[in-house]
Amino acid sequence: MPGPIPSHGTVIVGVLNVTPDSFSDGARYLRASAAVRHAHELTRAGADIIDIGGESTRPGADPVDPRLETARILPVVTAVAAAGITVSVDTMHATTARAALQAGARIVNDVSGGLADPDMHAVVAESGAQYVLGHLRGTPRTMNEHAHYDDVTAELAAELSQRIRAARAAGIEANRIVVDPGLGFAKAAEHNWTLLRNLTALTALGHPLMVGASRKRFLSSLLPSEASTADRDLPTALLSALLAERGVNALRVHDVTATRIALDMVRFLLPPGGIGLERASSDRVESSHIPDDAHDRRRGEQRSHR
Ligand code: PMM
Repeated sequence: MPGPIPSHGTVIVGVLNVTPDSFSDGARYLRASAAVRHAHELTRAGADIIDIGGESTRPGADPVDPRLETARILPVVTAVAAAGITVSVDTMHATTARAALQAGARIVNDVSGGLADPDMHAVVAESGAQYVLGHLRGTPRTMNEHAHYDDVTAELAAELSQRIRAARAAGIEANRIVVDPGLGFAKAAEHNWTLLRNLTALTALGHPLMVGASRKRFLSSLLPSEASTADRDLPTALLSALLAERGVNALRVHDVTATRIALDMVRFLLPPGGIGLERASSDRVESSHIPDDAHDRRRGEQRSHR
């Protein structure tokens, strides 16, 4: 697998939204200095990759001009990549992706799977970067109107297959593609839960899997009605453990510390060659745990903090 997201094991992708209006951390990291500081905090907490975005994709959000989006994230991408941290750029815009890749990003995370911008696949193809291809219907502004499915798992697998074919036709090699069900993107709570129950239908597509459940509204059904968005970090971490055990390869989370603990727990409990999701091809998961080098690195850091 050429790229930071592996096809075996699970990495942590820390969320860094450089936006005024993201639903859980909007406006906190709008200043580049605050954003770069947070990227370092997330890395010390155990993030393997920092996912930097400059456009909110919450339901109903208005689109952001790619020039404004680029201006928000570019100083942050540049500084974080220059510090040796692996950067993913969270964007639906080809021009933003290109600028971030030139500034050192190694992954393009496109929640629209190329639907939002017809130039996206070509930009990724020429770059050699890894491509997270997410499932979306409509746009963030309209997606809730499209959350209607007869069989969400089958329809999602078919629609993702179609986007994968488009990406491949544009020249993105199969081994650079990572798929993401896009929890909350044109999906109601019951659709998210159904997809999480049926992840093998998505791994059958033959690509590594990324999941972004962190702090999303569907988790609130597990919590008291007065719970805050940050209270969703506990169910997020519990889900991280379960998803790592099932072989999900990248977990996109806000509270990296909690998910690192969850993944360490999985690693301690799973025997070598433990259970993972069945893969469609010879790409069968032998064991599902944090890559050893990442784990050892974190242990060393923890010791030095005590
Ligand atoms: N969710 C959000 C943004 N980017 N990227 C991927 N690959 N998967 C996701 O589920 C995803 C994403 C929205 O969450 P945020 O507003 O907390 O960033």
